Amino acid sequence: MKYKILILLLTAAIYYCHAGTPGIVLNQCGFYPYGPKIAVIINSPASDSFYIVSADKKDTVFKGELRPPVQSSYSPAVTRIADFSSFTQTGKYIVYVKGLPSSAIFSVNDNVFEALTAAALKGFYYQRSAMPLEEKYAGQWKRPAGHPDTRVLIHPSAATVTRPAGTVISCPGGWYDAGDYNKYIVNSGITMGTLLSAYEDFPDYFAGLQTNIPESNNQLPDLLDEILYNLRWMLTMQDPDDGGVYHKCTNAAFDGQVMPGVTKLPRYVVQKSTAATLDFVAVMAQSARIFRQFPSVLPGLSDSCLDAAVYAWKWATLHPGIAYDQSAINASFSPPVTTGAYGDHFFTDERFWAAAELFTTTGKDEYLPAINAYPIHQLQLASWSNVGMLGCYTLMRQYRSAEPTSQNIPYDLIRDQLFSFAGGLVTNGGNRAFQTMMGQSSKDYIWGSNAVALNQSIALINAYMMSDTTTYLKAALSNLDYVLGRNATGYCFVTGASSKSPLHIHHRPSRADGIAAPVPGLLAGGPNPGMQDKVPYPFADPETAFIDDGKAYACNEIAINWNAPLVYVSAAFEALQRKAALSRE
Ligand code: G3I
Ligand code: 9MR
Repeated sequence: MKYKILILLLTAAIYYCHAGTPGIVLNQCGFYPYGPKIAVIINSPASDSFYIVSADKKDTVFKGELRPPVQSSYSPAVTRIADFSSFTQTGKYIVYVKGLPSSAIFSVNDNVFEALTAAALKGFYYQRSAMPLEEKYAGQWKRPAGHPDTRVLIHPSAATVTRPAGTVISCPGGWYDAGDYNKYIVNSGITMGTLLSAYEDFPDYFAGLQTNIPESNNQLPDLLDEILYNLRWMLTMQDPDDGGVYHKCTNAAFDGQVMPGVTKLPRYVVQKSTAATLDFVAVMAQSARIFRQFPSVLPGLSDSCLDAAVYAWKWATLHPGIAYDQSAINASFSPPVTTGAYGDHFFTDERFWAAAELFTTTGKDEYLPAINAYPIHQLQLASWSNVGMLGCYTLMRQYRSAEPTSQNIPYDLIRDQLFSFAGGLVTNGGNRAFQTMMGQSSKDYIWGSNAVALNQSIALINAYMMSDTTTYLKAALSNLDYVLGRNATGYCFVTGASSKSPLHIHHRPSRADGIAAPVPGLLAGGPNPGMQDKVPYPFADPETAFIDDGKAYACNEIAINWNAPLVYVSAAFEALQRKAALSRE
């Protein structure tokens, strides 16, 4: 055993020198007083002890023993866990291990994720197209409007008798998708569904969350104001003549690395697709349900959303299998479109989600067949191309609140599948070397891997809300810890959130604005050994394939569908911490 540990430590020491990996990594925002608290010592020196020291380095407040070394499965890193969960005193601290640079400063406090939640939601404001960001809201990141989208052309792939190619339509507003300036319905789908669910799950919390946006003083929570900015754009993406929804509103090719408003290239809506249309149905049906709670503030909006959803559902029923295949489209039409594809060929998950939202909003049995047609045993983690889990969350939420329900929905089966998914994460234990649920398999480290971690957290939080079992909540927290720094790169992946957050995200405004600090509150994609951007990364293993480089769009871009689960998870902890006894009662 001793021999094995020695070998591990030797490998570790070599790796430490070669890789220059961080010594002590942890959630750099911090911890709840009565919540779990773990730091990971990567490639530690001989010392077996660790210390919690006040941030001014004057007082040592806790001493603990490191757990035995563990070889990571996803890089050469050898780690030892420092668990200081029993330390409950609020304040600002560092972790110290003899022979290593001390950790980043972190807090132990109630409401430790409040600033993070507000920043992550504010991130969406910074993504708004077609309006100037004023200094009083945007601070140093103020900027002019870009991409008004009031004269958008029907691309030949989307031509119909009533709207031939070249017809001018208006599709203003909405969020830019990511580091690029295009607007994609499929990715808006999961993003909006996640944010709308955040509101439905934690309405009281969001009623009090302020983000200093232009609408902050109206009668709606800021979260709903922000959602409305994209919702109104989505409504313009429906063809009024048949109910179908254009896949995206886009340039033909990506803009250069310039500020919004600099390029004035033509914008197009392209072919309608079944995935975009069904995602639109789900978002509109869920919005109809939420906005009908605000009839005097938003008269008629709820009805418009439901009408749009039903009309789009009809189109999707008539066109059940139209994929958006960009290469095929480019072979037949001009100009070629080379921006993000969000191509998806399987629609049972979108149909299930859409039907689940329509049923929950209307109580109508006509949506039950599509709910029951979903192969629930194949349930997978939510992603832009797989939205079945969003339908499950909604049906379970509805079941808990008991209106409206149907004898013909297999609630037990759905509940069991969610428990089995969440239970699988907990029992398999994810990445043992970092004690996170993230890292169950190397397949977790894909383009946008940080959203894999956070979507796992959402599944676990739902399992907690269905059972009151704190184990699920603690498991969910391990992945927020991961995204905030307890990972093999040592980065806290949210811009502006800590002293080791990315500075050079692939985000056109952040690259072009001449301001050193990137736009804050944005989540970088995270480790991705696919390295499709061809940038030379310093490490290529699944959990270390990351570089803070503006050209590295495969690991260091930001995207709305990654920020949305950050908002959800961070808000969930702020909303649930007292109930779950992570904080002082
Ligand atoms: O589905 C396969 C899976 O079977 C396989 O195991 C895995 C191995 O890498 O690949 C999976 O496909 C990946 C797919 O995403 C689904 O996750 C592709 O390799 C990967 O290239 C693809 O990446 C997408 C990327 O666009 C390129 O199309 C990302 O998910 C998606 O988030 C990203 O989105 C872009 C938009 O196109 C444009 N705007 C920016 C945005 C964020 O980067
Ligand atoms: O900036 C684009 C980013 O938003 C996309 O996610 C990425 C993949 O589609 O593509 C980026 O654009 C690059 C293009 O694909 C190739 N030439 C360089 C562009 C970025 O500088």
